Amino acid sequence: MATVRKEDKILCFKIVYCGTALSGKTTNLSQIHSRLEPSGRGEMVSLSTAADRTLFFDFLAVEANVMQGYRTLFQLYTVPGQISYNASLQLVLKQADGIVFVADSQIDRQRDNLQSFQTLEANLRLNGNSFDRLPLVLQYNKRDLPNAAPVEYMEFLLNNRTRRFTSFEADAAKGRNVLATLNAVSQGVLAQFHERLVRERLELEEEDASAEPPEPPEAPDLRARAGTAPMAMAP
Ligand SMILES: Nc1nc2c(ncn2[C@@H]2O[C@H](COP(=O)(O)OP(=O)(O)OP(=O)(O)O)[C@@H](O)[C@H]2O)c(=O)[nH]1
Ligand SMILES: [Mg+2]
Repeated sequence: MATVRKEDKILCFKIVYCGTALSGKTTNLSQIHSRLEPSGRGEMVSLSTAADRTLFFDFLAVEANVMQGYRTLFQLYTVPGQISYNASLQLVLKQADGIVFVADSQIDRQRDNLQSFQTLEANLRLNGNSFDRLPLVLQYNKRDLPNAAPVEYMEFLLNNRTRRFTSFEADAAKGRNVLATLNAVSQGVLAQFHERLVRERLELEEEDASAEPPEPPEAPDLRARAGTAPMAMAP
């Protein structure tokens, strides 16, 4: 759940990158780290094995100016895709405000994608959360590989609910659509936060009829180095 620190005017959101083993979650964070101005992001922390497999999580904080008077931090986490690390997944998922599900496009990884998606759903339920309530963006990664499954097939497999998720085709290793994915999930998270503010304000209004409705936050604009990202310092 979003943290609002009124004393030092900081808003903090947690976004978790999930997906099957080796689908490219850590690569997403590395690309975000290398594409954003250093002034708009912190250093990336990776807890991985010698073979670069994520052991517990990766962490990267990015900042965007989306709400007047508040520093807005998006704390990005990855979780290990290997099933043996399910305890890490559960722990990192706690208090998540948004999810990016990174699916591996290779045809022989579709069963693993589905299993990972179902494990994610089960773990969210354990935390009292669900796909219906949490902003989620799907990323079909490794589109550059010759054995990539058709996107329609991946949509059929992972995006077949009444509520359709936003989805992107990506080559995370080259950075294609990595920032677009992050922007989309950030927008979903901010929209949900705004709904919460309005709801809380409505409750307050019942006590104070003069209260004004809050301004909606602007969509974040997390652009690459060459752009003019409205970023400031991240801790
Ligand atoms: N061809 C191709 N390879 C990619 C792409 N994205 C990531 N990879 C490669 O896939 C491998 C696994 O990437 P990681 O980012 O470590 O995967 P992960 O999801 O963090 O893996 P775990 O933490 O073990 O679950 C690495 O060798 C990456 O270079 C892509 O878009 N195309
Ligand atoms: Mg990893």
